[in-house]
Amino acid sequence: MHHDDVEDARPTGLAAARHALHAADRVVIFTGAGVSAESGVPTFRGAGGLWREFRAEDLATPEAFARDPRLVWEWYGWRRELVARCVPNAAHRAIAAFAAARADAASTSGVRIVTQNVDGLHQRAERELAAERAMPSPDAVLTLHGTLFGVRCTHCDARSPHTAPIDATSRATLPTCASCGSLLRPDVVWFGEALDPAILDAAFDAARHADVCLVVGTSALVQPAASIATLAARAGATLVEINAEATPLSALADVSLRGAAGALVPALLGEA
Ligand code: BJW
Ligand code: ZN
Repeated sequence: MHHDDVEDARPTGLAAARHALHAADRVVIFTGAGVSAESGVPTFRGAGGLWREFRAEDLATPEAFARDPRLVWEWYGWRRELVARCVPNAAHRAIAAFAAARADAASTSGVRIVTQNVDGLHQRAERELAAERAMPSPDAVLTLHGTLFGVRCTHCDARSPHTAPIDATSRATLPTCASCGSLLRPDVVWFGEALDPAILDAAFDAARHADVCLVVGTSALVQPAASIATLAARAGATLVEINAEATPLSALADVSLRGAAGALVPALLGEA
C-alpha cells in the first residue's frame, strides 16, 4: 500500500485500513490530544492551543514549576475542571469497543491503547462500556505522560490520586504532601523529564509486535512518544493515521486519513 493523494485515496484508503485493522491479530492504537478535541479538550498546538498567552512549552516544564508553581498549578486546575466537564466522544467509544471485542478473542490477539493524553477519557470510555455490559473494566491503557487527576510529591516522590479543586490563589494554598509537607506537583511528564520506563517499554514492545498501528490525533512532534509509530512501521506494521492535518507521519503512513477523529475512528473500527 502507498500513501496516495488524500482526496483520491479516501474511499479506498478507508476500506483498505478497515480491512487491515479487522484482519490484524495485534493492533496498537496510539493517540494524542486530537482524539479528545471533539470532547471539548483543547489541543496543545495549533488553533486554540493556548492558555492565556502561554504555550504548553512555557508551562509544561520543571523550570516553569520551580519558577512559578502557583501559575503552573492554576493552569492544571483550570484544565482539570474543564476535563471533568467533558465526556468521551465517538472516537474514544469506538476504540474501547474495538479493544473489548478483541479481548474476548484468542489470547495471542489483542489491542494495546497507548495514549499521550492526561485527560483519562479513554479509560472513562472503557469503564462506561464495561458498566453497560456488566463486565469488569480492562483498565489497560498505557498512559505515557501521566494523569491530570494525580499528584506527586516534589520531595519524597509519593504519588496519589487527587481530584479536589486546586486553590491557586497563592503559593501557600497549593496542595502539600501528607507525609512530608512539601509541595505537590501534577503527576504528569514535563519536557526534559523521563517517561516511566515500564510504561514506555510496554508501549515500544507492543509497537514492535504490532500488525497494524493506528495513530489518531497527534502532531507526532514530541519524543520519545512519537517513536512508537515509527518503530511499529519499521518493524513491519501497517501504519494508519487519522488527523485533521498532515503530520511528519503522513508520508510514512500506508493510509493517511484527513478529517475528524469522531467520524473517522468509528468508520474505521466500527461494525460494518
Ligand atoms: C485532530 C482533531 C480532530 C485536532 N480529529 N485530529 C529535539 C528533538 C527531539 C526531541 C527533543 C528535542 N528537544 C527536546 C526534545 C525532547 C522533548 C521533545 O520531544 N520536544 C519536542 C517538542 C521537540 N521530549 C521530552 O522532553 C520528553 N522527555 C525526554 O525526552 O526525556 C529525556 C530524558 C531521559 C532520561 C532522563 C531525563 C530525561 C518528555 C515529553 C513530555 C511531553 N509532555 C506534554 C505535557 C504533559 C502534561 C500535560 O498535559 O500538561 O505532553 S507536552 C504535550 O505534547 C503533551 C502531549 O501529550 C504532547 C503531544 O501532543 P499531541 O497529543 O500530539 O497534541 P498536539 O496539540 O501537538 O496535536 C494535536 C493533533 O491533533 C494535531 O496534529 C491536530 O491536527 C490533530 N487534531 N483536532 C483528528 N478532531
Ligand atoms: Zn512528600
